[in-house]
Amino acid sequence: ATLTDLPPLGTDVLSLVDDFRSYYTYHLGRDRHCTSNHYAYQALVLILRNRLMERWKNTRYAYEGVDSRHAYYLSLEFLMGRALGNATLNLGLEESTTLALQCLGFELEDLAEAEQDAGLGNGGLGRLAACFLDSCATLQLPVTGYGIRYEYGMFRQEIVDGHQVEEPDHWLRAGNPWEIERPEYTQRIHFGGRSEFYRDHAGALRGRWVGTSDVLAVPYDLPVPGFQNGTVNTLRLWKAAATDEFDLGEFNAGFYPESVAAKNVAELITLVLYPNDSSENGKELRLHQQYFLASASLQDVLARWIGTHGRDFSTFAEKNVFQLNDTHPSCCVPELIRLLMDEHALSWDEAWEIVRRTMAYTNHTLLPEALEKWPVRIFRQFLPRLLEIIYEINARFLEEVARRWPGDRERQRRMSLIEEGDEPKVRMAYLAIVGSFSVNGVAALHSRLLQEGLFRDFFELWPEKFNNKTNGVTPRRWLAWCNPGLRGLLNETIGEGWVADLEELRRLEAHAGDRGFRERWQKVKRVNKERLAALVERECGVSFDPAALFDVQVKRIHEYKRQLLNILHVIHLYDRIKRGETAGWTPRCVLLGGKAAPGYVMAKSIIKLASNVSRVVNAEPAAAGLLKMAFFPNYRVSAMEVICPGTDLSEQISTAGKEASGTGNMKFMMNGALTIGTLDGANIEIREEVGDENFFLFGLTAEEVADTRAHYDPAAIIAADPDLARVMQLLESGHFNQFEPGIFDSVVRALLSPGDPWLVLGDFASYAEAQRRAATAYRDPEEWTRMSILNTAASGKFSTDRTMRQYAGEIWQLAPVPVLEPG
Ligand code: DL6
Repeated sequence: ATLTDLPPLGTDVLSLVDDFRSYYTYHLGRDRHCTSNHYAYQALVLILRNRLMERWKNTRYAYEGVDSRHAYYLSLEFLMGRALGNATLNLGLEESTTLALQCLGFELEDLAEAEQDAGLGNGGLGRLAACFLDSCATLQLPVTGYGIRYEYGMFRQEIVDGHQVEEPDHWLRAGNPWEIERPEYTQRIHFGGRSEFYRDHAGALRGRWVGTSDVLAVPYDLPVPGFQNGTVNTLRLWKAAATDEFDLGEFNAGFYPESVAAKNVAELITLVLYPNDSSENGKELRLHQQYFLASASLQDVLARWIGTHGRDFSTFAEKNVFQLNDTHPSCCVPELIRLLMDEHALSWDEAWEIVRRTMAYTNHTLLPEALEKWPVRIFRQFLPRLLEIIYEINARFLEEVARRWPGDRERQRRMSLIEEGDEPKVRMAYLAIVGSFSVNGVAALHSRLLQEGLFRDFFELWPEKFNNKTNGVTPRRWLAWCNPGLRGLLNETIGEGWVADLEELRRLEAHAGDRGFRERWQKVKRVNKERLAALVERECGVSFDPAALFDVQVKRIHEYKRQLLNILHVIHLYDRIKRGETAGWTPRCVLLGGKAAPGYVMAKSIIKLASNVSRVVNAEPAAAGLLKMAFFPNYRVSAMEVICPGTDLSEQISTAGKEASGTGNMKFMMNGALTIGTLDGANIEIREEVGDENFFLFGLTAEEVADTRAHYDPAAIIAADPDLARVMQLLESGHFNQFEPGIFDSVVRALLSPGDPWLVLGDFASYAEAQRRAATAYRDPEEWTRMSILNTAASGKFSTDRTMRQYAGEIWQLAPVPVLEPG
């Protein structure tokens, strides 16, 4: 008998029941006195994990068997959410699991609710990484994710008296049954010390990093199953641990606790996720996290390479490619050089050639405040050898710039990897561009603006590097799993092929004119709205009438996303109600949700304003049955799984040119919501796909935004618009903060400032007009439903299956590797 080749595990109801009982009773040691769903959830995870495990092993063997080229997705964030529903769906075990659980007196949904969200990300960027992994596994692409196993994920948001309060998210407290610790693949990471030169055996001058303080990186693997195809890829998350070396000096001197204290310092590195999504974090610990991820992951890949190919790196670049999710992992560029030169004795030219051919970089933002720049001082202190390598890259790069534009000193200064000044800084985006063969944005407009603006010099130098990869979302989680009612209707109408080929949804267009089909569509929507209303009632204490228009904006709170514009519109509706202007009214329930970065004062004021306006509106007797508003606390992946199927109108209202892509916009569209939006990010492509007549467009274009800046005059805009004037009057008079004087002064000042970069008031009239069109359209349920169907039908482009096919074909040069199902 062999140790690891076992017969396939049964997937029928009886096998699942038997297995479940065995885990519940023996492994977890529970009996009939156990009343919590927690252990039932754990038992279920373990039996599913076993079934994933056999596919995981097969996948690894399949990749090894063909010595496939492999891509690595490096990201400081993977916002995975819950895994249970996705695993049952992708294993094709939903029906048998549901039945097995019912035999034992449980419901699958209840156990799914027992799972903590894995909130290892801030928002779009981290959730995108999670969707990418799902699609890569579904396309059978050899792709491994590398990230950090934060002990504390994204903070839990509580709303206390309308204010955001952050509570730590200790998501691992009850353990994580999905993960497998792999101590045998632990890596050692250096910090501090100094760099020195020496002569090697052949007399060549070489650099090395000495006198370092080391930390261990211990990997924990999570399975990433493809959709019913036998493939299970890996997400490898690193946890920091102290080395075993005690400080003997301190130990012998009798300072035992001090000698063990290093453990805490080391483990601090992966303790907590930084909760800023759109501003630089700038903390030393954050750079430690970035380097820790880069070094551990690269060492892991090199160790595997050496295990199979020995120390011959001549074909390494043909077999490996690293995708950098934003600049956060861009220490990979100098670190790969360091590892190849200092540890594996390659020359600079050999190492640089490998870096240049294996690194690819994705940019996710145009906001200058989010662009990372690390003080040279911090690099020198903690990563001295890396800094030396960065200087060398820069020197060689600036020579190339000088050859291309002789004498253009200004351009050299602009393009240098080092920003000069009182505090010189390393420009991480430039480091990533120089070290990569591909640079992409995440929607067509964003990629164009990168080329024309932020990275213009680099685009002129290397136009061939630049490309666009419009984002997507995985249709497994964001349609099949989260919207079972719609899944059933789609399956009956166009078959089941759409789950793995979302363009199939186009076939729905033929049914949009069918009254009977529309009725079924409405029924599904109604059930989803009831589910959302129940959630809002539970979480916000506000009752939403499912017959009303559900108007939703959920995303991180940021001025550029313009939640303020939405709130101003609610105030406008409230004002109309108070003035009795309600003829032909469309009842509306407005839901806002999202987290503010803890240090972002204005974003926190926006949350407080939303809460206060909600309180006033909901208490207004005249608004009963016409208008409701709620702020949804602790917005997260699992909440969105209920929110997006129940939404009618999706708010995508950022200042044009500021939202790189957006992905919430795609989830809503897929679930049949109509969009009210600006020409920003992927909204543009959504509108192109669905047609202008099925999209509520408003606002200035990116070019108009740029042109308006110089002569922007909020006072004149208010003077010309009586509706807006009344809204501002209500806000300024303290109507929404009667016992909290002055708390919204800064919000009002920002809105009235001619320097308001987000031009909130500039788009108000156009927004209110688009909202009127939406309200009118909603009063014709047949027409609205037709548009809703057409939105879902046109959402095929926004599957990450399409996005990943493009990454694989156009950047990674990666081919699928078939994996056989067990048995
Ligand atoms: O690409 C994913 C996502 C985009 O959809 C959003 O438009 C963009 O704001 C977001 N960026 C970030 C912050 N970026 N940084 N650094 O999350 O990326």
